[in-house]
Amino acid sequence: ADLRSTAVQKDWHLPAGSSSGSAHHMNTELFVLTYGALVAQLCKDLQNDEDINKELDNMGYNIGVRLIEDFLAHSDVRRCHSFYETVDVISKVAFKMYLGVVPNVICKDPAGDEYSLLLERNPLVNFLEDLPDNHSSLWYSNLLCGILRGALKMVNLATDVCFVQDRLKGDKETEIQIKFLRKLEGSKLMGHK
Ligand code: MYR
Repeated sequence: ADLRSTAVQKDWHLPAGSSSGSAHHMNTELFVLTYGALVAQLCKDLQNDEDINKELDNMGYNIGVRLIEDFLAHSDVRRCHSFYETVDVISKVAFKMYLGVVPNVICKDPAGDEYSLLLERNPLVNFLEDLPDNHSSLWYSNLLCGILRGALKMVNLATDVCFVQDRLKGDKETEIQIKFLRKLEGSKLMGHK
């Protein structure tokens, strides 16, 4: 169990600014710092930003296909009946649970196959001011796209997930686009009622 959430439940004293579910959450801080080290290492190992973006997406995918079990086990999420509902759950439940933020969901097309998550705050860049030098095409938080794609694959949804804006690059918003491609056939995940 997590010491801080125990402390919160028991109403123990916590340092100012800390609260469970925020980026001050100890696990999140460790994750964010580790993630920074991972991206720095990939910047050393790979030639261009496109390769780094791809690798982050790929690593995220492998995390996502496993994380979905944890997510379904720790949330009370039922099978969604529309793609909007799914994206809404990603924002309000999954992002809240793992990153302590709730992105705004924006509908990008009337058919309801394309949505964007707008992140007012991106905990992954907490200790970062700028993109690393000479990496203007890097989607720094691209791991998230892979995670979402992998997790959604496991609930039989084929999607395209990518960043289309990032404040780190000087864009106005930080925006992840999620496009529904098709429903997949296959075994249902345990615990996904
Ligand atoms: C459904 O469509 O039936 C509900 C499934 C919801 C899938 C939510 C996947 C989220 C996985 C965790 C992402 C963590 C991002 C930080």
